[in-house]
Amino acid sequence: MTLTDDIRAQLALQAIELPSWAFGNSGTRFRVFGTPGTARDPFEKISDAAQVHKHTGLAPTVALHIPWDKVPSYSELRKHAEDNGVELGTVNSNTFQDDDYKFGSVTHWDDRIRQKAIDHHFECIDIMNQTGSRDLKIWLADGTNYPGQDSMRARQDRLADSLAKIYERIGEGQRLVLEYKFFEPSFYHTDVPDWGTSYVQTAALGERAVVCLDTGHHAPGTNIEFIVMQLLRLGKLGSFDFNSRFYADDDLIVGAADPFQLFRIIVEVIRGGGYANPDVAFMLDQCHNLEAKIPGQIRSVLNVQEATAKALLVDNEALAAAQAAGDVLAANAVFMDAFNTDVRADLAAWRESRGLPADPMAAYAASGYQQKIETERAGGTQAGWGA
Ligand code: PSV
Ligand code: MN
Ligand code: MN
Repeated sequence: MTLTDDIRAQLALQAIELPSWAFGNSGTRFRVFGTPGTARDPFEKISDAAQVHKHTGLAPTVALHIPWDKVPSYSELRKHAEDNGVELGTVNSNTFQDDDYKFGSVTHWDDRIRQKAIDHHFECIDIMNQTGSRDLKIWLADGTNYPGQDSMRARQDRLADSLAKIYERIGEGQRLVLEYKFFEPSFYHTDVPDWGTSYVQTAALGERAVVCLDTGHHAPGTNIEFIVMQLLRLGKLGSFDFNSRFYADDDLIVGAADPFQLFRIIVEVIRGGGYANPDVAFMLDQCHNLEAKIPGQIRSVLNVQEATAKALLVDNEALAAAQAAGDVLAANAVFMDAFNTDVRADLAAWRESRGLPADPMAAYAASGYQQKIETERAGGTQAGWGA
């Protein structure tokens, strides 16, 4: 099977947002390792992200995380992004690194702390108005460690009330995107642990509230493509945070652990009308601890592109015929044929036809950018997870 003109045209519509935090230092709870040349501030993170877009044509926007990416002038940051050929994207709030939030943020029993968390989201919306961002993405660390520690019911009610206050401030062209995660840092219960809770909470808010599905935020063995199908069916799949997991929320390169799962997810996205649809944002949520950051992100967006090309190859007519005939093996064979097709040479040719390097990894390595930042940024304080 080869990529048809129609598939080639569809590939040109792909856009994957990069997380600014992928370009700062990160690590595990054991150690944050420094990597030579790592960005020292939000401006350098944007410059580095722009390299990914330059070599792949796939990553035109960069998500910010507040307060990690706080700057005195967002119009200056916006201009810097535009000068580098990218745009500022989603604004992520952060209510997980302040002592006040030890027992919760928007779910907290103390009205003062709960209001502080709501005010932080108001600040994020103010920033979105300056950066021109559409989405406010909320991931909450809120939860408890022990049965009886707090009332799960009361927390859910406070969550609904806080989100309603935040949603009221969301502008016409903006969205509130609520991410879920089944555990960590809370180990007994999490206040937004699953797509059902995220769905229930966003459905209560209104049309401009949607769900973010982070591929690393599910228990092992979860059929994530089923969730994708269901959220698309309900019109509530707002965005993806793509990454890979072997065990928990590993935040590794997407497609590294289970390329077949990534393929199955994208098949469902296409089937459900979510591909190249602005309502369903593709984003990466990865932290590169061991590997160099810019090529790490290049590898990730290429993996998403490869899975997309394969998913677009699925022969839907043959699949429908096999399904209607109850021919289980034929249906599965249609699916597997697409997944097992090697699309790498076709994708390299497609890139060249669009003036992009056939091999973006090699092109970045040969560009000299990595050596340049390693020299120029030596001795500075690197931006990092939490910095
Ligand atoms: C924490 O689990 C997390 O990885 C969430 O996935 C967020 O999207 C990300 O951090 C950034 O806040
Ligand atoms: Mn995430
Ligand atoms: Mn995560």
